[in-house]
Amino acid sequence: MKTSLLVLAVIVATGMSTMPSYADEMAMPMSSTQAHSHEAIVGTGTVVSENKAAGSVTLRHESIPAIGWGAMTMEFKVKDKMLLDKVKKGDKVQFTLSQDGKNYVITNIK
Ligand SMILES: [Cu+2]
Repeated sequence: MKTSLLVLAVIVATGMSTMPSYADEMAMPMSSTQAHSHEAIVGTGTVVSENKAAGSVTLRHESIPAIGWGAMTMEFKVKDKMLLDKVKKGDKVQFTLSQDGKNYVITNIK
């Protein structure tokens, strides 16, 4: 009986001594990178060509660090073909991307 009380006392003492550091961890702010996963991804680039019938636009875009992309020329699908009415070949544009499965779709361009 005395032994089990001693064990209990040790457990309580250990718990007490580790509690302050645990509380410090809980008080730390969340990693800012984790909070960004659902934010809009914004990029800039130049319109190389557009295909209204297909609902796609080819952009020579600058690097997009938010998703780890370097600068490149590539074709994007647009969420709404109406977005292509606002742009033409040679335009410098700012565009917003949204992840759609494996691909990124342009949800806004201006
Ligand atoms: Cu790209």
